[in-house]
Amino acid sequence: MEEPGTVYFTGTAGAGKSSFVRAFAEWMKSTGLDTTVVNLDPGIEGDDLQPDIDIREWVRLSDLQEEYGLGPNGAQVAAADMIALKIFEVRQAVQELKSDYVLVDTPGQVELFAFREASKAIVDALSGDRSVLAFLFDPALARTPGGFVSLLLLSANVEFRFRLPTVNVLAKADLLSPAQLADVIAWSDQPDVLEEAVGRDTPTPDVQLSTELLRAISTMSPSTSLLPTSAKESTGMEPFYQACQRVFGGGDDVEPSHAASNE
Ligand SMILES: Nc1nc2c(ncn2[C@@H]2O[C@H](COP(=O)(O)OP(=O)(O)OP(=O)(O)O)[C@@H](O)[C@H]2O)c(=O)[nH]1
Ligand SMILES: [Mg+2]
Repeated sequence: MEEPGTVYFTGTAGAGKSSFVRAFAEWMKSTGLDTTVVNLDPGIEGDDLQPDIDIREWVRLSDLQEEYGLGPNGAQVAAADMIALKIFEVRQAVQELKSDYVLVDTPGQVELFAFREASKAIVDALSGDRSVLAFLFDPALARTPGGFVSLLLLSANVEFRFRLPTVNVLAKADLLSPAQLADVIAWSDQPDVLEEAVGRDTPTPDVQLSTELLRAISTMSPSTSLLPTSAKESTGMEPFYQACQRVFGGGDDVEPSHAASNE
């Protein structure tokens, strides 16, 4: 059997990762696509995500804090390394479900996922080459040119760490006005429009820095096009699916309805 296609959802704290995973999983299921949801965040409270496989079965942030007298950040760091020790058990649970797609929600703070060595081992063990990173842009930051560039840099940074194909997603697009949304999409599609917006927005000494940074980003990842989505309104799900599918399928689009009729 072919390995499932695995999508790791990452982004700044509160960007909307868990909500998006849940909405996308529901969309996939309603389309007849077979999906497993994995929660790798040991710190979530509550059950909004409703994962099929939950790291909290093995590693729980509150237990670590109590047992070792750690603060929330210390416990997160300890947890990140403990998750790596349990990852083969998680992998076995994923394999038993035999889904075509695996959606992985990652810890709230992006650096816990992106900047710990353990995370690379986790991704290697869970999915190897059939992996995509979805980097979620929070509209609270993405709506200003400076915030947008910061998120592009962060996304490029995460991509550089994992060396995996990355799809940039605008989360919570329903929170932006049509004009704001049009701006953000234009910045993502047309580097010169972004460069101009940054120039208008920042004092002179910063322009050179921004310009150089923007050039570096566009050299690194030629396609920075952002996909607008909303978990609240369940929009943008199919384009996101198609973007992942292009990575997994090496370029071919697969219509979800077609995939469903092959069940
Ligand atoms: N309007 C709107 N709000 C959203 C949407 N998605 C998430 N939110 C809200 O944004 C906040 C954060 O959402 P989460 O899904 O918990 O974000 P997260 O990235 O998983 O957060 P952490 O894991 O805590 O870092 C919550 O208050 C959600 O209700 C959306 O599509 N539209
Ligand atoms: Mg979350």
